[in-house]
Amino acid sequence: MSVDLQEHFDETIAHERRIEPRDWMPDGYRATMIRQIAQHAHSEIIGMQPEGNWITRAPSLRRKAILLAKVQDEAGHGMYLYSAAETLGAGRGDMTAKLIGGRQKYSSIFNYPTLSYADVGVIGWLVDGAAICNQVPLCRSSYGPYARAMIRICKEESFHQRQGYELLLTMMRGTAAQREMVQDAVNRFWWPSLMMFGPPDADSPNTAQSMEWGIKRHTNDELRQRFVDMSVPQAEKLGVTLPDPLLRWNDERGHYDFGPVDWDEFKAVIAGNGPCNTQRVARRKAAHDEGAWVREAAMAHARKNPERVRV
Ligand code: FAQ
Repeated sequence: MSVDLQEHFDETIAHERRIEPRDWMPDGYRATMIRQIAQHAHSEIIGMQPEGNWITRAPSLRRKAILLAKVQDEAGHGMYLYSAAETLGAGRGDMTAKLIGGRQKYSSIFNYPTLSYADVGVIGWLVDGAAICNQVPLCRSSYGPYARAMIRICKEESFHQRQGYELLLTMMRGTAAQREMVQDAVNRFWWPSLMMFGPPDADSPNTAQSMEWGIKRHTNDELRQRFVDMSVPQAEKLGVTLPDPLLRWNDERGHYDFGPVDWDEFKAVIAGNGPCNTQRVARRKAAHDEGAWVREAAMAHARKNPERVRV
C-alpha cells in the first residue's frame, strides 16, 4: 500500500466526501462495509418472513394489499443492498451461503414470532421505526453506494412505519379484544426493538472504528435513546403502555430514562438460540434451494443474449 493512497483515503473521510467502489480503501474498511451491508441485506430478506406469515390471513383486501406491498419493498431493499455489497467484491451466492451457514448475521428482531395481526402493526411502528432511526444517519455514511441505497430505503421505511401506526390506531378504536391484541404485541416487541441498535457502547467492538471511518454516525446507545424519546409520545397518543416500569422523563438529561435491556437474551438470540432462528434459516435455505432452477434459467438466458450481459 502506498502512503499516497492511505492519505487520499484519510482525506476523503476527513472532508466528509464519499468513498466509491473504484477508490483504494483499507482492507479493514472493505471488510467492515461488507459485514454491515451483508447483515443489513440479510435482515431485509429474512425480515420478510414474520410479516409474510400473515399475508394469507389479512383481515381485509385493503390490509392485504398494503402488507403485500410492504413485504415486496423489503425484498427490493435486500436486492439493492446485495448490489451495494457486490461493488466491494462480495459475491451474492457467497453471502447467501454464509447466511445459511450461520457465518453472517441478520437482525435479532426477526427471530421473534408474529402471533396476531396486531404484530404487523407493531412491526411497522416499532421495528420500522427503529430501522428508520438507525438508517437515516446512514444516508451520510462514507461509502457511496450504501449511503445512496439508504436514501431510497428510508423513504420506503417511512411509509412502512406509517402504515403500522395507522393499523394500530384503527385497532385501538375497535373492541376491547382488539386493544388487548395491540397491547400484547407491544409487550412482546418493545424490548427486542431496543436490542436492534446493538450492544451497549461499552460492549460494541465495532463502533469506535466505524465512527472513525464515517460508516456509523452515532453510537448504538445514542440511537437507542433517540428511539425511546421518539416512541414514548407515540405510545401515549396510541393509548398503549410501554412495558417498562422504569420509563420516565428525566428533566436534567432532557431524555427519557429506561430500564435495563436483557443483554443475555440478545446474546442468546444472535448466537442462534432465539425463538425462531432455526425456522427462519431453514425457510431461507428452502427458498434458495427451490429457486435454483430460476438462477439456472436466468444464466442460460444470459448466455443466449451475451450482448445484454453486463460484466
Ligand atoms: N442483531 O460492534 P457492534 C430492517 C452484532 S432493519 C444481530 O455494535 P456494529 C428493516 C454485530 O453485527 C434491521 N446482530 O456492531 C426491516 C456484531 O457482530 P459481528 C437491519 C447484531 O455493526 C423492518 C456484534 O453484534 N438493519 O431490516 C445486532 O458496529 C421490518 C457487535 O455489535 C441494519 O442492519 C442485532 N440487532 O453495529 C425489514 C442497519 N446488533 O458482525 C423487515 C445497519 C449488533 O462482528 C421488516 N447496521 N449485532 O459478528 C448497523 O447499523 C450496525 O451494523 C448495527 C450493529 C447497529 C446493527
